[in-house]
Amino acid sequence: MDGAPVRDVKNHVLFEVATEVANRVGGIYSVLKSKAQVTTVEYGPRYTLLGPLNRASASVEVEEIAPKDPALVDTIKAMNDRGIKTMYGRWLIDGAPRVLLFDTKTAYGYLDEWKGDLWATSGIPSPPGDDETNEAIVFGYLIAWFLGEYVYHDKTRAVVAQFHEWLAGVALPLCKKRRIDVTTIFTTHATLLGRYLCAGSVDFYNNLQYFDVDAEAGKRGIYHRYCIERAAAHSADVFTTVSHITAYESEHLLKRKPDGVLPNGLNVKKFAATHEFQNLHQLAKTKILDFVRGHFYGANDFDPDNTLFFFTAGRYEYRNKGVDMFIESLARLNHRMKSSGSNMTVVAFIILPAQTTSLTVEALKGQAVIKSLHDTVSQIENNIGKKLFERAITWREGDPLPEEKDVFTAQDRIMLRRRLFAMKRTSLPPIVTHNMVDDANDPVLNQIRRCQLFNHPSDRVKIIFHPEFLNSANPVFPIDYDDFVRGSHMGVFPSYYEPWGYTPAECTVMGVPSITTNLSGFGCYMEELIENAQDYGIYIVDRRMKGIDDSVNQLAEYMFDFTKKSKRQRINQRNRTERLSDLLDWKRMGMEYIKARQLALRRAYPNSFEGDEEEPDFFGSVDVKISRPLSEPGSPRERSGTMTPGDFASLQEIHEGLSTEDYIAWKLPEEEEPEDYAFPLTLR
Ligand code: G6P
Ligand code: 1S3
Repeated sequence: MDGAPVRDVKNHVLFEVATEVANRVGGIYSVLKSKAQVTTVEYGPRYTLLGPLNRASASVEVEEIAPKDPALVDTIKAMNDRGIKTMYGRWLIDGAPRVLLFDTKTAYGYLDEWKGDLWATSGIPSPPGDDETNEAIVFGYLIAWFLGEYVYHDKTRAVVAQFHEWLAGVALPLCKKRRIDVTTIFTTHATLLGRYLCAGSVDFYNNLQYFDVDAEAGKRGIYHRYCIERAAAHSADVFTTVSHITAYESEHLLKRKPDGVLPNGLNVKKFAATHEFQNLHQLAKTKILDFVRGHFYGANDFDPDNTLFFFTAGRYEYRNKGVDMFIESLARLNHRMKSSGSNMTVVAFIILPAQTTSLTVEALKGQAVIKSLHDTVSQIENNIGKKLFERAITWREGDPLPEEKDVFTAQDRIMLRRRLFAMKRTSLPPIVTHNMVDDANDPVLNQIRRCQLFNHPSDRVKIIFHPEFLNSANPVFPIDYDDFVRGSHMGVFPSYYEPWGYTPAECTVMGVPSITTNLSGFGCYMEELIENAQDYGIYIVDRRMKGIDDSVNQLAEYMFDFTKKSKRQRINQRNRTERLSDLLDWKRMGMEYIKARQLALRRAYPNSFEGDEEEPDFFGSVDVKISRPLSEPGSPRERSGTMTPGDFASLQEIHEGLSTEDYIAWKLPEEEEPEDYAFPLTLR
């Protein structure tokens, strides 16, 4: 800032601000949690995450400690003295970063004053009755207060504040208006309008340039939220998104061209030997099989050795996450498998949290009857063992060998028969494991009904809809999500709106093949980076150039081809998939965050960078390389060295920002008429 003392940019302090700090809601929690390790290695105690306090989750995830940084101590004290309660501690995750959580409830006394101020200073309206926006306003004002106070107490070090998503964005226009001496980055993980428009029946990607954004936001009752998001994007020193496709969308919907792309990474933990993750697959698969046997009790007419587990999972955004396309493709897959006489069975899981009242009696019964069967068989096994041993020990030469009737008694038979009768069922195995609040109008169930995927014995594709996140404490399906992914054969995520897409990335690092689309950030990224992606278990459905029917067929074809693979081919493919992990590791992806912070510092403190033609090499001697697979076929494209996703075009040319040609993995066909590739409103 003009006239202000020069702050130390090299030893700058970093605050990362989000509503999902130590509080799992969605994807941003995954970003912050998985990135924590590389950021703490880089910053140590100079890194603090700021978020709203959610006592229930903080009590499990955060260990309270006393702050040491004198400026932080003074700042917290100043806020506490004025009635704001805070919690400072370590987030109990890899890297154990420091977090400061603000109890927003203790600031609601200021809400009306702050709403008035937001309107007066930034022209952002905040109509009554929107609790989420009220929360964003209170949180934003607390953050601006905190930052203003902090730079007052620490006048020596530069401060970088990075904000994630509009919910954490209110502080950005405030920092700018109040000329708080910090440099800011706003990272959007989706746009409000994008999410809303795609969830409707709009041909989103072909009309991006033409939307009347204010009117569209107004029609959906989110104008005030949109204003916050747009103000955040425009007030930040550096504006970024998570993929090129979302950069393109942000440019048109938020009217600021992002300065760069900060894709999401994962905290990749490699096993010493590759067979370890294969063994884990087998173990986890057995857990899934146990559940499946219970679910299909009385109708276990498929061979476990010839059964494949496919799944989709995520936020319940039926159209955005491509669940509509998944179900339609499963119906076509079922048809193809039946007509080709396939001896395989696909059990397709849909894991989407919806409103439910309880587990169904059928789901509970299924697990109970299988457990009783298991117990009875074990008991009979024991009895047989004992009797056989007793007979054997008294055996004399010339005695006959024990016969079946001597060891497997009538009593055992009755016990077993009882269990078998308990497994009789008159109805088809159910689709859903829970009682839904709105069964009749649930889009997933209705689509399954339309496609008649009813788990009939003749169906080669069976469906299980689990409308709750997985959890090892669940009485029906006791498994954690990670284990479930490991035990599955394929993740299917045919999203229509997916700024990045953690689900397929998680599959990849666990060595599980996945299907995505070229409308997802992850899909575009992998497509750009790997030439023969399918060999690596990365299947990308074209939802951009193809008509919807062709895309559905392509997805069905990918799944059908997969069912034709032999066990050995699946094992080999998993090995190749797992080798891609390094591409998604934060050690590599995190470089874009470093570049963004560097750019923010340059913009706020240009004098400190005088004479620096080149950007300093913040990674020093760290040599990040794309791993090359050792086996045929195929290898990722020759992009070795320190290439990162942003290098495709973003913060390299930081002074100019992205140009439209830079959205390289994302281009619309210019010559076609929109009608030729527009999506119909529904799939059928
Ligand atoms: C892993 C295990 C093998 C097992 C295989 C099953 O590779 O190490 O022991 O046979 O998984 O693969 P599948 O694709 O049939 O689940
Ligand atoms: C968003 O969460 P979502 O599932 O609503 O942010 C995630 C993290 O950046 C991203 O992976 C995802 O595509 C977005 O959609």
